[in-house]
Amino acid sequence: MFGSPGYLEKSDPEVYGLIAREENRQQNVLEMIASENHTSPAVLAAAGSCLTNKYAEGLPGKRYYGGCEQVDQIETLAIQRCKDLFGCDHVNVQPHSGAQANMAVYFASLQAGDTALAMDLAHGGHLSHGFKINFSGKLYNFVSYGVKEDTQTIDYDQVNALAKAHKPKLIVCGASAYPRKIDFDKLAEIAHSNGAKILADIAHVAGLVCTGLHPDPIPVCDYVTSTTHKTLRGPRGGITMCKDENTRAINSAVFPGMQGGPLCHIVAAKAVAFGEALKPEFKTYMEQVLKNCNALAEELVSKGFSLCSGGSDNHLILLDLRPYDANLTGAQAEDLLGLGGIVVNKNLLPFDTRKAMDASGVRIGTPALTTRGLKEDHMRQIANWIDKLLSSQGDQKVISQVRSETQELCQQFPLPA
Ligand code: DSN
Repeated sequence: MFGSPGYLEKSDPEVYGLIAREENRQQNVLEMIASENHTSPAVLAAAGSCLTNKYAEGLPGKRYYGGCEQVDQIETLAIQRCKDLFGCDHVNVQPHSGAQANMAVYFASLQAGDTALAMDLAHGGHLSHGFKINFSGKLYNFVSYGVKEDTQTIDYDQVNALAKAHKPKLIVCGASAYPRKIDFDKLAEIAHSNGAKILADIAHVAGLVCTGLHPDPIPVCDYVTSTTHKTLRGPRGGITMCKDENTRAINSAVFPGMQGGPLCHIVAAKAVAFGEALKPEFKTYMEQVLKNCNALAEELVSKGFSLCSGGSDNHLILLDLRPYDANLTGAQAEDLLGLGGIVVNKNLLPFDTRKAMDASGVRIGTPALTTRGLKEDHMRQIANWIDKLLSSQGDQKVISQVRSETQELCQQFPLPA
């Protein structure tokens, strides 16, 4: 019924072989990229299904193609489950990615050249929040706010001052590398008192938001976007949620404004993931993600590492490498950890003097390893390995020793199957 790996192996051994190697890689490394996760086999089955064959431009009941009986029901189910999960008035489940979920909001609320405020990429924001060579930065006049130099937490006074000075039509909040809770109430108050609409991009913390473990932007923000593949643990994709009054504008921004047919297989996989996230086990999972992140943070600090903002309230930490080893760049740290079987990404720190491809920080997250069943003691062990690898100066004996230990842990905790 669904896509068959056995068939692919015979018909295209080259692609099959590469996918098999990737599966093997995922099985044998400790995946700590904060934006990645391991989906359930049910999500994978839906994403690999015959629905990829179907065109369904439009919305359930209002399509431009025949034969949409099943995909209409699937999309309706995805919409209802997403509403149940987040308690939003309206959701469009068709955006192909988080960036496109944001694009839908910009198309619905801004004209080219309009001013918007968003968090600086170097302070934890996202490319689609107005980075100058991204479509958002090219089409609109984005002004950036950031974090305070002393606390490395969002400078809400600066947001307010910039809103007064620049009179933006839209304030964007949410981040891809920010370890602290975001005060959506305060930001919505700043936006609305300055005549702006507000978009919360919760791509990273969506799983925490829908389980009540992070402040909720839905009641106070005009628009809320997310990806579905990070803490939500669904397929790669996006969603755009909004208040009732913005429904038409968002729907027409998605189609025909920026996309053609939805990815019906991915919409089905989103429905499956929302169904999983509605179960009580998902809250237990998200609580463990937080406990794991805390344990990792505490152990790293006890080993002399410095964390951006001093710690974490969510699923990720930003390691500031400078006090640990002034000569070690984020890029070198990413490589060393990778050799030891710990996969992370280099990351700029606020006020970083290095370039993005070097960076002075490393972003580390716990969602994927928590899916595999790792707990606090494992995080402390991982902190120990991080310390060994980053102080190894590339010593092959140290790296090989750590690699065999990480491999052993991976074997004990297989991917979801
Ligand atoms: N969402 C980004 C990340 O956090 O990795 C990539 O766009």
